[in-house]
Amino acid sequence: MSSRPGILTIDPILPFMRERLEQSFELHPYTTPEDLQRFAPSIRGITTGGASGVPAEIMNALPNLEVISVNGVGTDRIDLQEAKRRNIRVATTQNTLTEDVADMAVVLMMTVMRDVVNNDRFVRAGSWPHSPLPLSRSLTKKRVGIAGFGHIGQAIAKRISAFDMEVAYFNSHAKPDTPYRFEPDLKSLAEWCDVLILAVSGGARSANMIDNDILTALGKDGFLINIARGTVVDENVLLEALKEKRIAGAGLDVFQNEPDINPAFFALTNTVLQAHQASATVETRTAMGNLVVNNLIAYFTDGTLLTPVV
Ligand code: 8YV
Repeated sequence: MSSRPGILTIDPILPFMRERLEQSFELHPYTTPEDLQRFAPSIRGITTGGASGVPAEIMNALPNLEVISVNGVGTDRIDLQEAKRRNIRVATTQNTLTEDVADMAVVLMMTVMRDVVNNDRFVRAGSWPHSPLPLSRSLTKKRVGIAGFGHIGQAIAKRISAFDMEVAYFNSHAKPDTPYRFEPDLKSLAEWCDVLILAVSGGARSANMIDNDILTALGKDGFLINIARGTVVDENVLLEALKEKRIAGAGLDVFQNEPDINPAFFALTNTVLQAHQASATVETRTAMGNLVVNNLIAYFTDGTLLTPVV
C-alpha cells in the first residue's frame, strides 16, 4: 500500500486538480460500495461537490477518514454532527463563487422575464417573418424579494439595485448593516414582491420552504428564481403552479434529484432551466479547484485548513 494519503474523489474533478492532487496523494474515484471496500482503510480525505456531499454510507465505510474538502459552499449533504463526533475536518470553497452565483440569479431573472429562450427558439425556427411574439415583462420598478441574505443574497441585492428595482429580504435575522428592508415573514415577502429569488442554504431548515401558500402569495404575475437548492421548493406544487399559470414563470438552476430531474419541467414554456451551472465558469471553477487542493495540502502538511467549516 502507498504511504501517500488516499483521497476519495466523489464528484469528477478537473484535470488541473487531478494533476496537482496526484503530486501528493493517491486518488481513488468513487464507483460502487463494493469497489470502495477494497481501498477504504487507505482513505484519509475526500473531495466532493456541494450538491453531492458525502452520503452516510460512504462516511461510515471509511474508518480512517480525517478531512473532507468540498468543491462548493453547501454542506447540506454532509452530516456535520457526525463529522464533529468523529473529529473529521470539513472545508468549503467559501468566498470563491459568490459573484458568479449572484450573476446567475440575475441572468435567470432577466432571461425568464424578457422571454429570451422562447425568442431564441422563435428566431431559429424561422418564424419571425410569419407571426408576432407575445410581449415580455419589464424589470424596471419591479419588486424583488430575496430569501436568504448571506453573501450570495447580498451580492444579488447589489446587482438588482442597478436595475432600478426595489429589494427586500427574508432571513433568519435582520442584517442592519445593509441598506435593504428586512421582512421577517416569507409569505409577506412573497405577497409584496414580483420576483422571489431563493438564496438560502439547503438542509432540513429550508426543506420545502416554497410551498403552495408561498406560490399563491407570489401570484400569477410573480416569478420564482432558484439558485439555492432543489430541496427548498416543493417541486410537485411548483410544477402544478407553472402548468396552470398560477405564477408567471420560473428560472431554475437547481432541482431535486439532479441530474435526473422531473421530466415534467421539459414541457413548460414559462420556465428557464439550467444544469446547476451557477458557479460553473472557468474563472470560478479554477479558484474553487485550487482551494479544494490547497485545503488538502494544508491539512496533510500541518493539520490546518484554509477555509474550515468544522
Ligand atoms: C457547485 C454548489 O455547483 O457551492 C455549492 O454548494 O452547489 C455549487 O457551487 C457544486 O458544488 C459543484 O461541485
